[in-house]
Amino acid sequence: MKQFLDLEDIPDVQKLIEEAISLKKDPFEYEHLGKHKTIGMLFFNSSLRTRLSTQKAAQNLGMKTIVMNINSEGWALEFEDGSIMNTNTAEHIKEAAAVVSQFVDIIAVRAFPGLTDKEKDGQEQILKSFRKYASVPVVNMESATAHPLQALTDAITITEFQQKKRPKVVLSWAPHPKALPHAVPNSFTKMMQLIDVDFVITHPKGYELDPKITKESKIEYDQEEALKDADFVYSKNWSSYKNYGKVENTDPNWMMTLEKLGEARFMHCLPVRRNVVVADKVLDSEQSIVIQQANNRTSAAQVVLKRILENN
Ligand code: SN0
Repeated sequence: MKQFLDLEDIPDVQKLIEEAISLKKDPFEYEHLGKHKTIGMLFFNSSLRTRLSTQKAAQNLGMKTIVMNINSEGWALEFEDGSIMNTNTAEHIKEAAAVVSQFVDIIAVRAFPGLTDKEKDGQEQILKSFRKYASVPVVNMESATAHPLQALTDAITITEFQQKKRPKVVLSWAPHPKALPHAVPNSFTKMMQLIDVDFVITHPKGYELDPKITKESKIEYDQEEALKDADFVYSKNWSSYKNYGKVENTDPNWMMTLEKLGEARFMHCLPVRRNVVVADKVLDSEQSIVIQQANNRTSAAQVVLKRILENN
């Protein structure tokens, strides 16, 4: 892989999942690959799992890591071409990306959407500007519309826990007090279209994701119907895509409970709001695999960084 901006950069998803799982047996097998190489991780937004697991993955591969909260600690960056920079922004991405590229061998970026302008968020300006002006490979650590490392993690987790050849997987919208991005459900949906699962999305009317993402995936508005015989239930909130970035529904009846979960395993990308998105009883039960899922963030990041190191 030359870069990892989205799932399309993976040439062989099934092989990558298997490779990630096999890396767990001996995480230091490829320690030589990253010798004298550095990853620069730039965060425009908060992070716990992504920040720690990507550092751990890089270190397992023998890399050094540089981490920066670029929004709060760096110069305010300008992304518009030709802009007259006489207001707030101090440094243009053209210089910033070119300079950072001289210090590191891979640049990883986290940049959430503004959730006010659908078209602007869809353009992925921050991620794409780094790709354009950096001279080293770029990795997406959650952008405005995609979180491919999370989706790869989720596929690894389902593969490890699945009891049947073609498990039923349900992505179930959940209430939340804040407007959240579409990146996680977008990438999860795309990944479920790539692996052999019976996939259903359930959400209230008006919460349809981008139809260019959901394509032929089944949407069932009746949550109870959607959850029937599920093997994996992935709860996640997202704000409305149609009425872009708006919280239109906070109906607590959409929260995941043990009764609704049935026999299924429970998944969530974390962080999760207890007793809003999902009941304590679910998270505290044996059916919840969110901690094992989070552990797979290292495996996903490691297999991606390994492939990039091998190909650059
Ligand atoms: C992010 C999201 O995309 O939904 C990151 C998930 C990996 N989640 C949040 O921003 C949750 C914030 C909150 O206040 O609960």
